[in-house]
Amino acid sequence: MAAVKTDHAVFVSIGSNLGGKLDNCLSGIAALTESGESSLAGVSRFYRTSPVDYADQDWFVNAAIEIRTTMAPLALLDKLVAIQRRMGRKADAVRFGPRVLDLDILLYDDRVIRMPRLTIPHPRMHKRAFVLQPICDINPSIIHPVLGQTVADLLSHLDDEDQRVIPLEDQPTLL
Ligand code: PH2
Ligand code: MG
Ligand code: MG
Repeated sequence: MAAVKTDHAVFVSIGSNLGGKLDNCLSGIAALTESGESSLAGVSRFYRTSPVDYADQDWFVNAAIEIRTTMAPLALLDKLVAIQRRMGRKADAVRFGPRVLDLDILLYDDRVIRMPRLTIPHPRMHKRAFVLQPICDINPSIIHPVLGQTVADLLSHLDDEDQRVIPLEDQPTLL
Protein backbone atom coordinates (compact mmCIF):
# COMPACT_ATOMS: atom_id res chain seq x y z
CA MET A 1 0.00 0.00 0.00
CA ALA A 2 1.25 3.51 -0.78
CA ALA A 3 2.23 5.59 2.24
CA VAL A 4 -0.39 8.18 3.14
CA LYS A 5 0.97 11.66 3.77
CA THR A 6 -0.51 13.13 6.91
CA ASP A 7 -1.36 16.78 7.44
CA HIS A 8 0.48 18.83 10.02
CA ALA A 9 -0.85 21.93 11.78
CA VAL A 10 1.68 24.72 11.42
CA PHE A 11 1.63 28.39 12.48
CA VAL A 12 3.63 30.77 10.30
CA SER A 13 4.29 34.45 11.03
CA ILE A 14 4.28 36.99 8.23
CA GLY A 15 6.03 40.36 8.34
CA SER A 16 7.09 43.19 6.04
CA ASN A 17 8.46 46.69 6.56
CA LEU A 18 9.66 47.61 3.06
CA GLY A 19 7.58 48.65 0.02
CA GLY A 20 3.91 47.73 -0.13
CA LYS A 21 3.89 46.01 3.25
CA LEU A 22 0.38 44.58 3.28
CA ASP A 23 0.57 43.49 -0.37
CA ASN A 24 3.91 41.80 0.31
CA CYS A 25 2.31 39.85 3.18
CA LEU A 26 -0.67 38.85 1.04
CA SER A 27 1.59 37.75 -1.84
CA GLY A 28 3.64 35.64 0.57
CA ILE A 29 0.52 33.93 1.94
CA ALA A 30 -0.77 33.28 -1.60
CA ALA A 31 2.59 31.82 -2.70
CA LEU A 32 2.66 29.50 0.30
CA THR A 33 -0.92 28.26 0.08
CA GLU A 34 -1.43 28.01 -3.70
CA SER A 35 0.57 24.78 -3.97
CA GLY A 36 -1.22 21.51 -3.28
CA GLU A 37 1.01 20.80 -0.28
CA SER A 38 -0.25 23.53 2.06
CA SER A 39 -3.73 24.93 2.61
CA LEU A 40 -4.94 27.85 4.68
CA ALA A 41 -6.71 26.85 7.91
CA GLY A 42 -6.70 30.16 9.84
CA VAL A 43 -5.74 33.82 9.44
CA SER A 44 -5.16 36.45 12.13
CA ARG A 45 -5.92 40.13 11.85
CA PHE A 46 -3.21 42.26 10.24
CA TYR A 47 -1.35 44.71 12.48
CA ARG A 48 0.94 47.71 12.36
CA THR A 49 3.72 46.92 14.82
CA SER A 50 6.65 48.87 16.20
CA PRO A 51 10.08 47.39 15.35
CA VAL A 52 11.58 45.01 17.93
CA ASP A 53 15.29 44.17 18.46
CA TYR A 54 16.53 46.71 15.90
CA ALA A 55 14.71 49.96 16.53
CA ASP A 56 16.10 52.13 13.72
CA GLN A 57 13.71 50.93 11.01
CA ASP A 58 10.16 51.47 9.81
CA TRP A 59 7.12 49.90 11.47
CA PHE A 60 6.08 46.44 10.25
CA VAL A 61 2.87 44.92 9.04
CA ASN A 62 2.53 41.55 10.82
CA ALA A 63 0.06 38.69 10.82
CA ALA A 64 0.03 34.93 11.37
CA ILE A 65 -1.60 32.07 9.53
CA GLU A 66 -2.35 28.48 10.39
CA ILE A 67 -1.78 26.01 7.56
CA ARG A 68 -2.31 22.32 7.01
CA THR A 69 0.70 20.95 5.23
CA THR A 70 2.17 17.63 4.17
CA MET A 71 5.64 19.19 4.09
CA ALA A 72 8.30 18.13 6.58
CA PRO A 73 9.79 20.96 8.68
CA LEU A 74 12.98 21.48 6.64
CA ALA A 75 11.14 21.21 3.31
CA LEU A 76 8.71 23.87 4.55
CA LEU A 77 11.63 26.06 5.66
CA ASP A 78 13.20 25.76 2.18
CA LYS A 79 9.88 26.75 0.64
CA LEU A 80 9.57 29.84 2.87
CA VAL A 81 13.14 30.92 2.06
CA ALA A 82 12.47 30.49 -1.68
CA ILE A 83 9.31 32.63 -1.46
CA GLN A 84 11.18 35.34 0.46
CA ARG A 85 13.89 35.38 -2.23
CA ARG A 86 11.36 35.54 -5.04
CA MET A 87 9.80 38.54 -3.33
CA GLY A 88 13.16 40.30 -3.55
CA ARG A 89 14.59 39.74 -0.10
CA LYS A 90 18.39 39.91 0.08
CA ALA A 91 20.09 36.96 1.76
CA ASP A 92 22.82 39.18 3.31
CA ALA A 93 20.56 41.80 4.94
CA VAL A 94 21.05 43.09 8.50
CA ARG A 95 19.92 40.65 11.20
CA PHE A 96 16.53 41.83 12.56
CA GLY A 97 16.70 44.70 10.01
CA PRO A 98 14.31 45.84 7.24
CA ARG A 99 12.83 43.16 4.99
CA VAL A 100 10.38 42.95 2.09
CA LEU A 101 8.97 39.70 3.49
CA ASP A 102 9.69 37.51 6.49
CA LEU A 103 8.01 34.12 6.83
CA ASP A 104 8.89 32.26 10.05
CA ILE A 105 7.72 28.85 11.23
CA LEU A 106 6.41 29.41 14.79
CA LEU A 107 4.90 26.05 15.72
CA TYR A 108 4.82 22.71 13.92
CA ASP A 109 2.24 20.43 15.55
CA ASP A 110 3.47 20.18 19.13
CA ARG A 111 7.00 19.32 18.09
CA VAL A 112 10.25 20.60 19.59
CA ILE A 113 12.98 20.79 16.96
CA ARG A 114 16.55 21.97 17.53
CA MET A 115 18.60 21.80 14.36
CA PRO A 116 21.33 24.13 13.07
CA ARG A 117 18.97 25.67 10.49
CA LEU A 118 15.70 25.48 12.35
CA THR A 119 14.48 25.92 15.93
CA ILE A 120 10.82 25.18 16.70
CA PRO A 121 9.04 26.65 18.58
CA HIS A 122 10.48 29.89 17.18
CA PRO A 123 13.05 30.92 19.83
CA ARG A 124 11.73 34.47 20.32
CA MET A 125 7.99 33.97 19.77
CA HIS A 126 7.09 33.99 23.49
CA LYS A 127 8.58 37.49 23.91
CA ARG A 128 6.96 39.10 20.90
CA ALA A 129 3.53 40.69 21.00
CA PHE A 130 3.55 40.93 17.17
CA VAL A 131 3.65 37.11 17.09
CA LEU A 132 1.54 36.18 20.14
CA GLN A 133 -1.38 38.53 19.40
CA PRO A 134 -1.89 37.14 15.85
CA ILE A 135 -1.72 33.51 17.07
CA CYS A 136 -4.28 34.40 19.77
CA ASP A 137 -6.60 35.72 17.05
CA ILE A 138 -6.56 32.25 15.47
CA ASN A 139 -6.49 30.10 18.62
CA PRO A 140 -5.67 31.53 22.08
CA SER A 141 -5.53 28.09 23.71
CA ILE A 142 -2.61 26.76 21.66
CA ILE A 143 0.04 25.56 24.13
CA HIS A 144 3.70 26.46 23.69
CA PRO A 145 5.28 22.97 23.70
CA VAL A 146 8.40 24.01 25.64
CA LEU A 147 6.95 26.51 28.13
CA GLY A 148 3.69 24.59 28.68
CA GLN A 149 1.60 27.79 28.71
CA THR A 150 -1.10 28.94 26.32
CA VAL A 151 -0.28 31.72 23.89
CA ALA A 152 -2.98 33.82 25.63
CA ASP A 153 -1.14 33.43 28.97
CA LEU A 154 2.19 34.28 27.38
CA LEU A 155 0.69 37.40 25.79
CA SER A 156 -0.99 38.57 28.99
CA HIS A 157 2.28 38.24 30.93
CA LEU A 158 4.44 40.20 28.48
CA ASP A 159 5.73 43.18 30.46
CA ASP A 160 7.11 45.20 27.55
CA GLU A 161 5.07 48.37 27.08
CA ASP A 162 7.21 49.45 24.11
CA GLN A 163 5.72 46.82 21.80
CA ARG A 164 2.90 48.44 19.86
CA VAL A 165 0.51 46.13 18.00
CA ILE A 166 -2.33 48.03 16.32
CA PRO A 167 -4.92 46.38 14.04
CA LEU A 168 -5.09 47.84 10.50
CA GLU A 169 -8.28 49.79 9.93
CA ASP A 170 -9.02 47.94 6.70
CA GLN A 171 -8.64 44.20 7.22
CA PRO A 172 -8.24 41.95 4.16
CA THR A 173 -10.50 38.90 4.00
CA LEU A 174 -8.70 35.69 3.11
CA LEU A 175 -10.88 32.87 4.39
N1 PH2 B 1 10.96 41.00 12.70
C1 PH2 B 1 12.23 41.00 13.07
C2 PH2 B 1 12.80 42.01 13.96
N2 PH2 B 1 11.85 42.92 14.48
N3 PH2 B 1 9.69 43.81 14.66
C3 PH2 B 1 8.39 43.76 14.30
N4 PH2 B 1 7.55 44.64 14.82
N5 PH2 B 1 7.91 42.83 13.42
C4 PH2 B 1 8.72 41.90 12.86
O1 PH2 B 1 8.25 41.05 12.06
C5 PH2 B 1 10.10 41.90 13.20
C6 PH2 B 1 10.55 42.90 14.12
C7 PH2 B 1 13.14 39.97 12.58
O2 PH2 B 1 12.51 38.96 11.93
MG1 MG C 1 12.80 34.97 9.32
MG1 MG D 1 11.52 36.95 11.84
